[in-house]
Amino acid sequence: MNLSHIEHIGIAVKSIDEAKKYYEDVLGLKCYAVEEVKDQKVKTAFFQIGQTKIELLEATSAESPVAKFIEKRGEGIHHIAFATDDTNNALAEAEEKGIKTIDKTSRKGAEGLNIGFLHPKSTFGVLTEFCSK
Ligand code: CMX
Repeated sequence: MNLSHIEHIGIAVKSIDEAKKYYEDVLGLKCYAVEEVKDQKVKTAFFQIGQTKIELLEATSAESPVAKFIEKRGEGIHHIAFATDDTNNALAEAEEKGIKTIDKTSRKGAEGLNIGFLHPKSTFGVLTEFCSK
């Protein structure tokens, strides 16, 4: 799969405006981008730390996976995203090895990356994302 690093950690929040204050005023990180990903029904806010980003996720609709997550489990870590050189290959390899995939092929995510998810029921409870440029 050629995973190189943790590209980002997704954190589900009720309000980016509220949560942003913690990351900026307490942790001293800088929000460098806010972007809506219509396909995923989320608004995202990004903070860089080393090679990794923190991605805050706010639902833009009641049907958003993030809205459902917060309703069931409350705010908190929502997914871990690994950087790969080819999301489609990584998804195919995981599937070959018996992992349940949410996406068969990649779709466009925030920052124009090609993204795809593995089902948390197959990955010891962690929603897992692959992303590639
Ligand atoms: N992490 C761990 N477990 C999760 C989870 C998450 N993020 N989201 C849901 N689950 C668990 C639920 O708790 C539930 O477990 P139980 O059956 O034990 O109660 C189970 O998965 C099914 O959850 P559900 O609420 O019934 O929701 P769905 O089956 O409709 O959807 C999932 C779950 C993971 C398939 C869906 O949320 C999904 O497709 N996620 C991928 C897309 C996504 O999250 N996009 C937002 C991020 C966008 C971005 O980064 O750009």
